[in-house]
Amino acid sequence: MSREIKVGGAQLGPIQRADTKEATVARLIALLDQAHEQGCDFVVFPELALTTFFPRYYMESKDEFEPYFEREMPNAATRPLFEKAAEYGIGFYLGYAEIAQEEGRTRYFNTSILVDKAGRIVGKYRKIHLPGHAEYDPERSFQHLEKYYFEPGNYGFPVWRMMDGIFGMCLCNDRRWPETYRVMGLQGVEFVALGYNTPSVNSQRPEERGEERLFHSDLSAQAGAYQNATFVAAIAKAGNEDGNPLIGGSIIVHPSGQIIARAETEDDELITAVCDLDDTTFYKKTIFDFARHRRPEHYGRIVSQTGVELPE
Ligand code: ING
Repeated sequence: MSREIKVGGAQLGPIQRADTKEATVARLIALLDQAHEQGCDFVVFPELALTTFFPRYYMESKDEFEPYFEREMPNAATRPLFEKAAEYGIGFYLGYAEIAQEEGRTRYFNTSILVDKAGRIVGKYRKIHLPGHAEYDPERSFQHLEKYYFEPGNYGFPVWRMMDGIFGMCLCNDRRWPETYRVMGLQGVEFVALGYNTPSVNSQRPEERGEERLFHSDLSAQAGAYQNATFVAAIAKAGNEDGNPLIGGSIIVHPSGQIIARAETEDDELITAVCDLDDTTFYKKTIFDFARHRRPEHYGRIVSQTGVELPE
């Protein structure tokens, strides 16, 4: 018996600050059209897939930065995407900036959603590992103000049953933290969808180039997949946004840790792979049979400590 799903990774090229959401949604739909032609069941779009990576800019006024956020989903700009996906019977993952009115206040999150083949939102995730800094930093060659614009996510790392499998989500910097995948792995996750916007250069270490960033992006997704016996699709928004380069390198990773699809460009590009979710079973029942092999009595520091506590 197999549980094959054909997965499309819909890498986006750059979104310029002047681009409208409507124009960007049209690009997402064009990638969905390709996915439909290629028989895909599920498509993964990038993080912040509706706008340029605006955390690179310091904006004090809400009037200036709130237009980058969505107050409801779907909405007028994104409804055509939901409708087209439902017409094709394709589920999808989409990253966007979310404004929520919760607990009597306005809250801002870096968010992703999981949408089923009927166009229904099955699940929502809010980015937990926010990189960068919370204040304008004149020392940096460009800003990375995710800690300024967003709150850490408050949903944890849930998983959802969908398409006869167990799906999870995360966002960008989350992929660098093993806890992200392990919490989902402890819930039996079989497919982790994640989008990313990763600057090609390090604003604090100019000599770090794109090749090292691509290596770290692959390493993080491959390790997460292998160590938790799950597929991982890591899909970029790439290319040069108003003079700011982002890496491409979108990949789909098998639970063996092997990369089974990779983007070749830094533009809008659909990569595809047939993912048999039953391929996760061997690893979950042998080398990563958590019930048989894990020793949580020795893992206390992982949840009791935030930072390092050095020996005397
Ligand atoms: N971007 C980057 C990422 O984690 C980053 C930030 C780049 C952190 C390189 C560390 C090293 O891919 C987002 N949006 O998280």
